[in-house]
Amino acid sequence: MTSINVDKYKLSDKTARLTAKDIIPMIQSSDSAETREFLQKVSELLIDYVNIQNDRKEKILDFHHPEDMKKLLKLDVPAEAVTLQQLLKDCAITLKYQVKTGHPHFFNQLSCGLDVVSMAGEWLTATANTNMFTYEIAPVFILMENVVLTKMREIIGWNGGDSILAPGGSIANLYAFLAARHRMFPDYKEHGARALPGELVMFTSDQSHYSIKSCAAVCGLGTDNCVMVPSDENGRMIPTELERLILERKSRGQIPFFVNATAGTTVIGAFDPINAIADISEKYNCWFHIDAAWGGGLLLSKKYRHPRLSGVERADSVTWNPHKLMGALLQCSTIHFKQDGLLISCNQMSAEYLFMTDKLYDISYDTGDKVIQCGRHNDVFKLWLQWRSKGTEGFSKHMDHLMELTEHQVRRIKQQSDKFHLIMEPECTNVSFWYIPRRLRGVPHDARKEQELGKICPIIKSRMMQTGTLMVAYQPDDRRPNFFRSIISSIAVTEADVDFMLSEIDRLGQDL
Ligand code: ABU
Repeated sequence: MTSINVDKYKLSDKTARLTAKDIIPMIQSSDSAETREFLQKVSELLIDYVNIQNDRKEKILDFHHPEDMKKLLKLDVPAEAVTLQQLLKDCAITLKYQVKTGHPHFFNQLSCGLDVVSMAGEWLTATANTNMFTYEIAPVFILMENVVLTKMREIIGWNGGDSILAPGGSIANLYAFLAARHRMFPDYKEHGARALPGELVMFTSDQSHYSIKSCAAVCGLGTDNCVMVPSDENGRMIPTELERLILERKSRGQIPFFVNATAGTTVIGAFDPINAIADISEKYNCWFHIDAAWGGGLLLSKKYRHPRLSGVERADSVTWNPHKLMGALLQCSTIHFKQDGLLISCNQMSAEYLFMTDKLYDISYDTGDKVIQCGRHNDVFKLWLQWRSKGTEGFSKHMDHLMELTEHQVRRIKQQSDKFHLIMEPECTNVSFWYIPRRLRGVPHDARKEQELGKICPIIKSRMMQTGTLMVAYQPDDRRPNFFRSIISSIAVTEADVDFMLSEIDRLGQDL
């Protein structure tokens, strides 16, 4: 298999000259040979792209700087319609220069990989092209949403409750915040800040996702009132610090109301101690949210769920993104509530043009009135189909496999301790490490050496992108300069791919 050949996808002479006005739905036909030919060529291109992504000899990307990339693409939106042949070429060029996030050597983001069944689900979703606000226009998908979300709540450990799919983990966390404030101060919905008896304060660890702090900015607390609780050397929130900070804020007359624990931090993959945080949240009457956007997939694993997620059922709300560890296609984010009825009571606006109360069916299935958005993308079908393709048992094994590959990576890093420095034992599939170039091997590990190792990360990353062979993220954190963070969330990855990651970093970085 060779890379996408933009000239491969040729329509017949007759169809090539046509434009969108000559195919369905512009022509009144229920079967048009030209429409079928066009769509078959598009499908052929998409299938070629899937195959190419899984060819380990293929590059992950063909990098160009933005100004050069602009010259390679036809980005203008023209005054006149272009031909179907040109549209096909546009599609091919787009995929030619797209980063192949499903390539087994793409270890760069929390969401890596391309699950073909989930992708087929997304194709169907695009074809059905419906909005998820009412049962009226999405009956099958609404019922699927109900089944999948109920199953996820059961896996968390709840009977009943309520859930919704959200456009990303950050918005899922925002839903938790809104429900928490609504439960404590139901008049806020009508009266706004006048309904509050004082300043609300929320707590999260200094390793948590920035969306938690964003809730404080967006919802009127101000980021000063999102208290960052210190974490330990493994990136886990320190419960005694949480309690100390709650008491400190109470002594200032503020109102602690929301505590977030993270199950799988973005960079390190740390799991906060859920039970200890739940005890403190209960003691101070705070809503207890768990941001398990990343680590939530391990709820499915019998082997790795405990102790990481022990006590998860004590939370009031849980964010869990199947598009991360579970490999559902982007995007697929869920938020779950232990208490039923809060979502609708908090967010319902009863728009009369959508949510009429005199419809012919049970209007509790009109889930659109539970959310702050109006339109909602169908993110459930791809997950439902994927889940059926594996079964819950299969998903459990899938999670174990990702964790076992991570253990393999850690073993290989330790075996090559002259070349790699493991920063900490991972709890999730994030592996934090430095590459040690020849000149620094044998030099004692201290802060000065870390500074040198940190300078090497962006150089190796730029080489990865220019050669196109590998993608692994790097970043600094508040304790150390730049370091690599690799992620295994693609089911395509094998032990040989993990070995390749390390040997390729070594190849790219030897001379540094
Ligand atoms: N929402 C966090 C995603 C970060 C990452 O993919 O690396």
